[in-house]
Amino acid sequence: MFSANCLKALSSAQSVCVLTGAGVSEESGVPTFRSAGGIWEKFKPEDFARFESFISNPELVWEWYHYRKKVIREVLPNPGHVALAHMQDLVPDFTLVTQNVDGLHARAGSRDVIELHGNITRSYCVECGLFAGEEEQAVFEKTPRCKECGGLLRPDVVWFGELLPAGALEKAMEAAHRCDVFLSVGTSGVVYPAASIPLAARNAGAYVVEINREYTDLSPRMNETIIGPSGEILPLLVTHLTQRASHEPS
Ligand code: BJW
Ligand code: ZN
Repeated sequence: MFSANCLKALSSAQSVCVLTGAGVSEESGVPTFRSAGGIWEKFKPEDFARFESFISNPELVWEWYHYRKKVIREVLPNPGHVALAHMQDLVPDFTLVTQNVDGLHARAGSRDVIELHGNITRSYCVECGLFAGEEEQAVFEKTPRCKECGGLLRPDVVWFGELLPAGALEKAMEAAHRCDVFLSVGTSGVVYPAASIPLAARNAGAYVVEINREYTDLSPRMNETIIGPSGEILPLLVTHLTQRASHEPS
């Protein structure tokens, strides 16, 4: 399954950076966006993932987010998330960057996750910028409002045409530039600037491995693509890293 080059690169890697996408949460039961049966088959991105769409129909957009928040609350991290949480303790310099807004990496135990597209569990006021507290969010009004100024609350996620959270892309790019091995896991690689991160790693000399159920737009530019579910492949990579750790002089 893993090429000799991949195992060799992993065996000596001092720095590993991982970018995840919706595919890593698929085995938890969170629908992806663009795969068969994905979110965008039923909903047009431009109707939901844009600020203009939200302002013109906040009730509809909130209905969609309430539904997704419920799905995410009811699922659990899968072996892929758990493997990545273990990986951070096996490599001296490890960075996890995600496009996912579901918080499942943190729930699996990953620390300092760089969330490029925000987090669906948080909301803030479009008028005064105040973040809503846990209690307000626990009350699932159809269209929640700010308790300070009455303005509309919006999910703390990044929609098309919006900037990524301050510093997130910069930190991810720094990790991509310094890593020896880069893993691009469960992402179609069509949304930028996230999709430029594995390409930056490759240009900087990292060994770049894609893990996906199918080939993507990024595949021709990777060192190798491993086809299969991340919930099965990532634990195998961790087993390899664990063996490496047990052979290192103490
Ligand atoms: C498995 C699996 C298993 C399944 N195991 N694998 C033209 C060219 C280039 C860029 C642009 C352009 N026109 C516009 C842009 C910019 C735009 C963009 O990239 N658009 C493209 C779509 C064309 N980008 C932006 O607007 C970004 N901001 C920006 O650029 O700011 C600068 C700027 C601002 C103003 C003016 C000008 C510039 C922001 C992007 C925000 C993306 N937001 C979303 C929604 C988040 C909120 C929410 O969730 O509600 O983020 S869209 C959606 O796509 C979500 C995801 O994070 C993102 C990426 O999707 P991902 O994760 O790759 O999922 P899928 O479904 O696409 O793929 C899943 C993969 O998993 C598949 O390949 C499966 O095969 C695989 N898989 N099961 C392994 N078990
Ligand atoms: Zn407010």
